[in-house]
Amino acid sequence: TLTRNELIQAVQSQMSQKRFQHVLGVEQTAVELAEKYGASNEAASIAALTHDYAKERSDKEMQELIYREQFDLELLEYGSNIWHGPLGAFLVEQELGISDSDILNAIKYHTIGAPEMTILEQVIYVADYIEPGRNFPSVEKARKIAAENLQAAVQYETKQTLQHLIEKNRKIYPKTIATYNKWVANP
Ligand code: DGI
Ligand code: FE
Ligand code: FE
Ligand code: FE
Repeated sequence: TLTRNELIQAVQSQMSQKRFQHVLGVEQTAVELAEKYGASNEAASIAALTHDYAKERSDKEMQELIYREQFDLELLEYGSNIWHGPLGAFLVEQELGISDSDILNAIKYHTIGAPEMTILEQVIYVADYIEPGRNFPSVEKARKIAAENLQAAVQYETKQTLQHLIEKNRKIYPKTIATYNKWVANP
């Protein structure tokens, strides 16, 4: 297994300085949320550091991976924004040797969420949205909610994200709707 420094080196080598700063912000926030809501601090740190590991891989490499590893071919209708969660979890396991399924699922679901999420999965999903480097209109409210109630923060983020995507006429990945239906429409 990698030490924290080795993990940081491996992650940093995969991304721009700007994205790496985001990753460190997610780690800080995730550890705070883990402390508050009862997930493992170490798991939160590792999942946060690796959550965007695959975000800057080329489309070609990601498309080939979808075919080669028999991911759902529906993914091909989307792009890196959707791919880097599930494919990232695969690559983190393969290339970094991380095998904890809670950590891998936290990476897998960090963008689109899931109808059922463990505390660690919720922590990464929310930390990605509210880390200190984020600044968009709903982030202040999201931070306030996250300081009170983790599930309410998941609910708020899920609704805001879907609203934003619709506002921008973006294609909605069906699992994003499944997350919305469970967390927002039928809480
Ligand atoms: O990787 P990050 O930028 O830190 O954040 P993220 O992984 O949570 O989200 C990446 C992007 O994916 C973000 O701009 C929102 C977008 N996204 C989330 N759900 C969907 C989506 N994009 C499309 N087209 N469809 C979705 O269902
Ligand atoms: Fe991401
Ligand atoms: Fe996110
Ligand atoms: Fe992120």
